[in-house]
Amino acid sequence: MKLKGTQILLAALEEEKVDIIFGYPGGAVLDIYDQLYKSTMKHILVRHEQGAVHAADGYARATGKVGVCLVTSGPGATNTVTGIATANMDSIPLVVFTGQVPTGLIGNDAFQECDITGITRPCTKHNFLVRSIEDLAATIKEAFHIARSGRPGPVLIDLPKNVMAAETDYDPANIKIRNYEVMHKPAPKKMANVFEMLSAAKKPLFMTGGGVILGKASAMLTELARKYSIPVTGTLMGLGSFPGTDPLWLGMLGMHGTYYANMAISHCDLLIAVGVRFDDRVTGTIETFAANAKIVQIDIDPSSINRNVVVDLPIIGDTKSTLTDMINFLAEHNYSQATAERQEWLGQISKWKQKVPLTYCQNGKEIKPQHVIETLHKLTKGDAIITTEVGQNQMWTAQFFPFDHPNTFITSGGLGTMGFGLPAAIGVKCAFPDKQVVDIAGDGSIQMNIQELATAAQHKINVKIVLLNNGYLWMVRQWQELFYDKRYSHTDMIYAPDFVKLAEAFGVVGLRATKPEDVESVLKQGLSLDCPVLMDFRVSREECVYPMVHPGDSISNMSLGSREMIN
Ligand SMILES: Cc1ncc(C[n+]2csc(CCOP(=O)(O)OP(=O)(O)O)c2C)c(N)n1
Repeated sequence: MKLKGTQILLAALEEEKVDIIFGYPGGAVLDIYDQLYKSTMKHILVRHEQGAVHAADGYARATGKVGVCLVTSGPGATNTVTGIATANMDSIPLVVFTGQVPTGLIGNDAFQECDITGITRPCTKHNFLVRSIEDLAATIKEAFHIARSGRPGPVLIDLPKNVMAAETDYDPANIKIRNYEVMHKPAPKKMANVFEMLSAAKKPLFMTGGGVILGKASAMLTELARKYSIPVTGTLMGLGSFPGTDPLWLGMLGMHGTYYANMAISHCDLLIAVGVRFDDRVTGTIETFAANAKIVQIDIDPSSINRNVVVDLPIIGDTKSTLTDMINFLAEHNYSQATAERQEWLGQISKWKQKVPLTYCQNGKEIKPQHVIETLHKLTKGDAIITTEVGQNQMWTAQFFPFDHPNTFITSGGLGTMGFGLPAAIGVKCAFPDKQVVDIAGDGSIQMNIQELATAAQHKINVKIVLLNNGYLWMVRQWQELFYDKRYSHTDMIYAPDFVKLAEAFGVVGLRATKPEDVESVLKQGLSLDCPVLMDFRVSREECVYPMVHPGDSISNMSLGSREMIN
């Protein structure tokens, strides 16, 4: 059957079971939008192309499926770059379609032409410029395969206008793509090595990362840790991969990790790192990181192994197959951990937990941001999907909202993209309309993609925004306070909009809390309303995130704030 390029695109998306596209139209994609008009495919019109990519990214992180967006050429395409780089750093599967000028005009500086495949080459897993209609269907199939297989990532497809207007035969059953196999199963002898190392260890520790969530391996990690009483810490991207309310959970490690997680890393004698890439925010100085431990690293991507931290036992395999093999091998070989030494290790961890718990001082008349997050957790009973912006809001969420389930904490970890949280929440809510979806935001970050409130209002996407409004770019200010002698260079947002009025202007309900005693009632009201709501919490303007490992320092050397803060 002969179809036009635009028809092939939509048919191919249906083949891939795509149920929603986040996008923004323009000249180069007018034909595609005309085809969309005739189709039943759901499309969410965002207000900025960056928002489209973050929304598709949020959708992908919450569902584990490939997120899809569609934008025009030139500025539409360049506006996607931050979103693509964000997804790339966190290994999120996306397919981003960009319009392009007709092939005959490419290289001519045509109107709204830009070399988007050139621009995005370093920040995509792969990208394509489709030069001929004959290549279109196979390219789309290959792009989805690349995006979701192995270590996932964003793939961009550039679609010249004349290619999309051309016609060719389309038969999905006959599309062949290049073979692209990923090694899923680890080498069998590696399990014997793990068994030996675990048997010799007195103080083992799991470190879980985003790869456990992406690899759908949370249940296996949880089973192993609980069965053998192995404590677990995690990276920012790993939060939710092990239940945050389990006594074996130590919280996040690294720069703003808990005291006890960082101490456990520094004292363990075996570290089993699963789906992590040892980011510098996590390790502190490499030389002192887990200096007393043998390290096992499990990752599907061979390029992650030994990249930052040199490990004793690398295991290349997907996290689910590897942890499943580990469960079976340990059971078959009667691995037993019930030693006095293990109890001593868990006892030591309890002492660290008691010595410096995660806490804050709820004094006086000010709303403490941590209190808002804890109250949100209490009211939702943890049954919510949380996105964040970047800064203190992100770190406090990681610290004070225990995530019990994978895919429920949606944050920009690797790139740290301010402006991510609101559009990501929109994408999540499209996937899970019956779930409570909340963006925990800072007043700086929210202004970066505030226009997406209109998207939420237009499509009745009932996201909630918990704005921790401190009037500063506080995380940057925190560094200025600690490392630049309080020279607060350009971090005071001395002029800010009235967020309640702004929300209302966008057609969104705005609520405000200025006193600690208002926090619970405002949250209750906001969460119960069946519409998008922005809740403006006027929080303390003098609160730092602690613990804090100073940059370039060992993670065992933490600044804990004032004595009052650590009780
Ligand atoms: C797009 C972007 N620009 C700049 C930064 C650098 N940055 C990191 S945190 C931060 C301050 C964030 O302020 P706000 O959103 O108000 O959050 P708070 O720290 O006050 O919670 C800045 C500017 C960034 N991460 N992303």
